[in-house]
Amino acid sequence: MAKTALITGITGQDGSYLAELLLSKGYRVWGMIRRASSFNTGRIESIYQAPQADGARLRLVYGDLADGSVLNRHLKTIRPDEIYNLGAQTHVKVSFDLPEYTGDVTGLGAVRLLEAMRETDLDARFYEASSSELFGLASESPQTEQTPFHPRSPYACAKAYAFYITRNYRESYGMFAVNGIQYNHESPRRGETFVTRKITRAAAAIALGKQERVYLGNLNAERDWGYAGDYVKAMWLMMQADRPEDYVVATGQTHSVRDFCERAFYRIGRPLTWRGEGVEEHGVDATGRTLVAVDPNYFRPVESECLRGDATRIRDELGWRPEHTFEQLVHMMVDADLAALRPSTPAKPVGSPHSHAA
Ligand code: NDP
Ligand code: GDR
Repeated sequence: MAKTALITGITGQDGSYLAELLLSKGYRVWGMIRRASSFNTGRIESIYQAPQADGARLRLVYGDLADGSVLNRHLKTIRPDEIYNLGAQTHVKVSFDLPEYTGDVTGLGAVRLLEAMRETDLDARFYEASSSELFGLASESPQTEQTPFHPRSPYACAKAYAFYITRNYRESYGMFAVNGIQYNHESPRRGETFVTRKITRAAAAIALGKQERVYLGNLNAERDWGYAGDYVKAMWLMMQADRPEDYVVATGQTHSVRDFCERAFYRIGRPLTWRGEGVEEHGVDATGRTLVAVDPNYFRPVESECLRGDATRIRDELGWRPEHTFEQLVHMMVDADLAALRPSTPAKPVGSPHSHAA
C-alpha cells in the first residue's frame, strides 16, 4: 500500500522539493497551504494536478499552524503515515519584528500538531524541521548533536521550543518524533529575502542591466550552505530509520557572505574586489563600479556569526551525505536567476521596498 504523507509548509522551498521526492517514491501527498490574497503555490505548480484528474496523488488543504482545530480535522480525515512539519515563520531578522507571532507559529505550531496526533490516536511518524540557529553563539565548532544550544533570535527560541517538545513527546508517549537540525540550505527556489537568493537574483539583474547594485548587511557572517534537494532526502531517511533519533544535517564547510558574493559575481563575469571597511565596505568590479554595498538596516540586533555542522552521525547511521558543492550551488542559483530574469521585466530601482524586510 502506498504511504500517505502530510506536509506543512508545502508552498515553501523545502516543501516543494520534499513533495517531489515523496511523489517519486509513490507516496500520496497532502499539503497544507495558507489562504493568501494571491497565488502562493508557484513552487508546486509543476507537480500539482487538479483534484478532478485521475490518480492525482498531490492534494492541498487549507490550514494554519496557529489553528489547532483545523490540524485535528485534517489528521482525522487524512490519517497520514508521516507528517513533515516544515511550516514556520522562517526569517530570522523578521522574527525580531514579529517575536510573538513567530513563537506562536514556529514554536507552538509543533505542539499543536503533536497534540492533534494524540487526540486523533494517530500512529504516524513526525518530522520537525529544526535549525542550526539553535546553536546561535556556538560554544564549539563544528557543532554536533551534543553541542549545547544558545539561541540568538526569537526565531531560534521558537525553534528551541519545537525541538524540545518534539523530543518530549517521543520520550513521554513513545512517539516516532524526530528533529533534523538542518543547517542553511538553498536552491533556485529559495525565498528572495534570504541572503543567498538576494545575492544571486541581484547578480543576475545586474548582469542584465536591470539593477545597479545590491545592499547587504553583515558580510562577515559565515554559514554552512548546502543544497535543499539534498536536505529533503535527509528528512525522508530520518523518517524511515529503525529508531527515532535527532540528527545534524550539514555539509561541514562554511563560507562567508562575502565569499558567496565573490562566487556569484564571478559567475556573471564581474569579479569583485573589496574596498573600505565596516559599513563603508563595498565590492567593485574591474571598472570600479560598486556592485555590493553595506546597509546597516540589514544588521540584526544579535547575530549567529559562524555556524558549521558535523553530520558524521547521519552519514554513519543513515548513509546521508550532501551531493552538491558550494560552487555548484552558487552557479545553479545564479544560472536559474539569469534564466528567470531574461524575459523583459521592468527594472527594479535600487533599494526598492521589496527588499526592505531583509
Ligand atoms: P520557507 O520560508 O521557504 O517556507 C515556509 C513555509 O511555511 C511556507 O510554505 C509558508 O507558507 C509556511 N507557513 C508560514 N507560516 C505558516 C503558518 N502560520 N501556518 C502554516 N504554514 C505556514 O522555508 P523553508 O522551506 O526554507 O524551510 C522549511 C522549514 O525548515 C522551516 O520550518 C524552516 O524554519 C526550517 N529550516 C530551514 C532551513 C533552510 O536553510 N531552508 C534550515 C533550518 C531549518 P506561505 O507560502 O503561505 O508563506
Ligand atoms: P539565516 O539566513 O538567518 O541563516 O536563516 P539568511 O540568509 O537570512 O542570513 C544568513 C546570514 O547572512 C547575513 N546577511 C543577510 N541576510 C539577509 N537575509 N539579508 C541581507 O541583506 C544580509 N546581509 C547579510 C545574515 O545576517 C546572516 O548572518 C536561515 C533560514 O532559512 C532559517 O529559517 C534557518 O533556520 C537557518 O537559515 C538555518
